Amino acid sequence: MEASDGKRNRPEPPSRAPSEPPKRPAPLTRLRAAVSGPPPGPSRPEFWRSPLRGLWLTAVLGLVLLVGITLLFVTGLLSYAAYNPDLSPVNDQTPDKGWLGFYLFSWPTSPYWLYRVNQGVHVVLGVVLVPVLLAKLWSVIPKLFQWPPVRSVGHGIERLSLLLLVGGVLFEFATGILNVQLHYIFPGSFYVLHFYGAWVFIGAFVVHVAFRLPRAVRAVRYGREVPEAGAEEAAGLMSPRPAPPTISRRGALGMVGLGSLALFVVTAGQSVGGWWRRTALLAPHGTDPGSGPNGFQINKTAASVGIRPSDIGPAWRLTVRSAGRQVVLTRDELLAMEQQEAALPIACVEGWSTPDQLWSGVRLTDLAALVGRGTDTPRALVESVQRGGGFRSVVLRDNQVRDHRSLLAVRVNGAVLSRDHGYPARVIVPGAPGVHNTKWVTRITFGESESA
Ligand SMILES: Nc1nc2c(c(=O)[nH]1)N[C@H]1C(S)=C(S)[C@@H](COP(=O)(O)O)O[C@H]1N2
Ligand SMILES: [Mo]
Repeated sequence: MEASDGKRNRPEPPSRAPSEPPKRPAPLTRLRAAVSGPPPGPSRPEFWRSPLRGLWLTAVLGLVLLVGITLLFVTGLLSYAAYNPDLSPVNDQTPDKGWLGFYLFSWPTSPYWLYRVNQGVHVVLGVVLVPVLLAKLWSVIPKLFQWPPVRSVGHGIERLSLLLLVGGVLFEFATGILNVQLHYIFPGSFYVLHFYGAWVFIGAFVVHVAFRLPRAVRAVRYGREVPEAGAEEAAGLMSPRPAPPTISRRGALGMVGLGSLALFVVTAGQSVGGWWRRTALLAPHGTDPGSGPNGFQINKTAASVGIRPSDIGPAWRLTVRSAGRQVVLTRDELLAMEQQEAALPIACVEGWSTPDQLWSGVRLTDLAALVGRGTDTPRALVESVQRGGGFRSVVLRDNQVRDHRSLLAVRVNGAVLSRDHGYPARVIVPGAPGVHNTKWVTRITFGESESA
């Protein structure tokens, strides 16, 4: 490094005849010197003084992110599959996903906690990885100012992929965390942004891992005494003029770990639910659900989505339809049907969930039987009295409708459903995302043709 730098910066010997005016070459020489060396500031390696930067720290953080982000990606894809987005436009807000939906499959109803665990892992892990991500970006920041910015076509492509990598990861973390914290503040849909963003990011991530993994593994295996110290310098991470250390590399790593642990402690409780929710200081705390049988987390209150008392009063009816047949039930008639019980959680995409609640109501298969669809019950379109909003209806797949734990619930934990939990009747399906457990249900349509 030293030698080549010295050579490059050496002023060129005058090659022209001494008779030429001396004024001309001076600016050119200056220009050449400016082009060959980095401008003052962060592009100069000596600008970066931290003795912590180096291949080892970057490699350890990188390997943690490799495992963590892979898990984030897989749980993210599973979370999307849980919506059964290929079933109906009602379920999906990214219908143009094309072949990116190649992996979709029928989301199962067993184990009934599958979505709850998947979403808890996705959201909690995303939050917990924030300090690791920031530390990793900090550890490689001198490379952002690398000089010259582009050395060759190959180098240019590599830097472009890093732009997608860093931009992509910041975008995914930002949209995810904003969604968890503030609900939907985006232009358009959160799903569209987060879903496409994930695919752009993961492409760059795979390329990055392919190029860097062997070096990272070597750096971690050899510890700080990397045999090729020159390679480390070339990697542009280590300061050529380090300031005296105030903390060791392991100490710095420990701080990052403590940061992640602290975030875990103030986040994870919302995914466990119940008493533990109180420990989730970072989780959004909106409506207080109160105590008693209906005292568990509420997503949207009846008032907040414009449910009028008259919509769910004595005039409320449940319409069950299938292929030209239709049955209309009053609440009393619904209560007169055979009541079944199922202990199931509510698990929201935003990461919060409740422990199992004891729901009771009428099996979806029994409702299908009313309109002649008792055996081989088909999928069902479930609609709410709610007038607008994306959550007013859902299409449930046949495997969900046929599961004997899938209910049109009228009671929870021994009490009549509260208005905010969906009185007079709501759907509850094992393993389904919270948003598919439609509240204030007024119509269920079994079968293909009628499903929107
Ligand atoms: N009609 C209707 N049903 C709905 C919603 C809604 O906004 N409107 N929110 C859904 C979402 S996103 C979740 S997580 C669950 C939450 O149920 P809970 O409020 O009873 O806990 O209800 C679902 N059912
Ligand atoms: Mo939700």
